[in-house]
Amino acid sequence: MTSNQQLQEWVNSVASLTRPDQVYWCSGEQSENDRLTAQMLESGELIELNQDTHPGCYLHHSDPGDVARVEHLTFICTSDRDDAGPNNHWMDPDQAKAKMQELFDGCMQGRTMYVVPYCMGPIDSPLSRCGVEITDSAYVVANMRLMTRMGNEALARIENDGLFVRGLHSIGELDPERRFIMHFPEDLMIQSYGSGYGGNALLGKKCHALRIASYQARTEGWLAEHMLIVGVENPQGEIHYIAAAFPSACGKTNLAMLIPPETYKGWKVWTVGDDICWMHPGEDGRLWAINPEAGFFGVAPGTGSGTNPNALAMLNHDTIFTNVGQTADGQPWWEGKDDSIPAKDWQGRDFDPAVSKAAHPNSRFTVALRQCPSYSEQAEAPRGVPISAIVFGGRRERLVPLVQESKSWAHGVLLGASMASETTAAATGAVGVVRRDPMAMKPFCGYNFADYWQHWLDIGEQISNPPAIFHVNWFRKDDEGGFMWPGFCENMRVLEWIIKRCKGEVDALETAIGKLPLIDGINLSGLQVNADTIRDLLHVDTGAWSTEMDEILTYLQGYGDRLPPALVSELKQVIADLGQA
Ligand code: GTP
Ligand code: SPV
Ligand code: MN
Repeated sequence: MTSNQQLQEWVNSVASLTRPDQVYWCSGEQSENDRLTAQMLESGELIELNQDTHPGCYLHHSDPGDVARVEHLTFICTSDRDDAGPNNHWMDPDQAKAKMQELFDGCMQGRTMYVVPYCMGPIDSPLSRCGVEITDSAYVVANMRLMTRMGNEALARIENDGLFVRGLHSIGELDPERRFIMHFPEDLMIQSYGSGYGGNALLGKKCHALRIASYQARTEGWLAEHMLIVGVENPQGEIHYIAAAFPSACGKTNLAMLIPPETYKGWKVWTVGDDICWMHPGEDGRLWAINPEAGFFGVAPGTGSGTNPNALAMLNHDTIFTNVGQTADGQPWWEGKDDSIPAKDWQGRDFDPAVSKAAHPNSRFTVALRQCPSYSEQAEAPRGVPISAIVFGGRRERLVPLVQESKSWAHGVLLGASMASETTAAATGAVGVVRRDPMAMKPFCGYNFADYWQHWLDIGEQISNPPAIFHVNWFRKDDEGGFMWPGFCENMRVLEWIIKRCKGEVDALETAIGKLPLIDGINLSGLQVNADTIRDLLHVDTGAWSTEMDEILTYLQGYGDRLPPALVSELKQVIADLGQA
């Protein structure tokens, strides 16, 4: 029940369409969560993990055919097809609504319909936005409670300012043939049917905080981005905040909670967010960022004491695991965790390495942000944190250097628009194929990329003190297929260079593709990497880059008339400079 009449009427109309046994308004209270957990343990939706080693931790097996985002079933339904752009699948809004109406008709019979009010961002921040997700999945409710500010306080905010995004979700029959993730940005509405997994079902995350929010951000003059937010504190106690966009499963969570290497005495890294960043121009001409989320939905495989000890430390209590394996004594297990031995795989079968990995490659943990040892108190700051640098990056085996800085804001927008990365298990489909993924937003931009790049250019014009823009690549490989850069905590060395560049404390080499570290520019003390490797990591292969730039030009031209001319001239300048190099 609510005093907001529009919300009440919408809930009533959804209930009469979906015909649940009961309608339940979520309060977000601990007692409610305890009740839902008990019910899910009873129904088998959750499995209790070892409560001595992992108090409050549970495991969920999703349907084996429902383990990742489904980009081919995700649609942006704008009245004009060109507003969705070549970067999105489009469906006519009326047609999409009719299709979804049919699917939702009676789909909650025998089920409870949960009404989940949530706030994306600190509850008292003017930059935050609210939504309501209606769902028939208790697992979704439990996840939304960790991932957002969910329940009474969010409802109070909605009743106060009257604004909310409407998200309707049903797991349906979990039939991939009857699965759609529909977005109606013009109506601030999301409809998702047939999946119970991650970004398909937790509608506050990718659907609201990226696809709908990016659309809103364009009309309102801000940016909604697939970025982590991290504070880097130097020994003098100064903190610089960095926002970084890497595609799914390309290292955001890891960078967001990095522990500096031994030799970095006095340096600290503070985590504000690991996946989504909303940035607003501030009165001081800087960009100010909030993390709209309250939790992590992070990739489990590869999370170990050598790679991400902060993550490991927060996962031993009050965590929901999805599609990981288990040890014989009921502890969660995944590839790369530690030297314990899995007994069961991610489908609950006896583990047999000949049959499957123990954990699904896209298995995940859901945990509150506050549990992170490097949690930043600024994560609750209503005005957000000021951003000193924006970093783009992808998984590139070849060509792309360890780090480069843009020559200007517009060139930085080109660096973002030119991003490409090898695909990962975060979405269904082939893994390891290089694809263009501008700003790591290919699956998440709620409108035409050409308009989005223009919006980025406009924001740059509007702010007097813009962050510097960089591009990084932790994933270069040698001829034997090994990673050339140690990555993980050693990425701190690149963050240091970035901050020094922002402060004007270190010189850079100007090249056709951007500004690179001088050969001794990156602090390598205490690191076992040979000089040739570093030279390779910072080498600009002019011929190969000319080919890459031609490909980028062809890609960008696919956006036709709406492509910002300023972006094309930036690119043509790089091509000309490469020709002279
Ligand atoms: P999403 O949650 O899907 O958006 O992913 P993410 O960008 O947060 O990626 P995450 O940090 O979870 O890392 C994904 C995978 O990349 C994990 O298996 C990591 O171990 C691996 N990874 C992260 N950082 C590095 C790095 O610096 N070097 C190497 N080689 N691998 C890394
Ligand atoms: C991603 O794929 O980028 C994720 C996981 O962060 S999901 O929430 O499933 O989108
Ligand atoms: Mn993500």
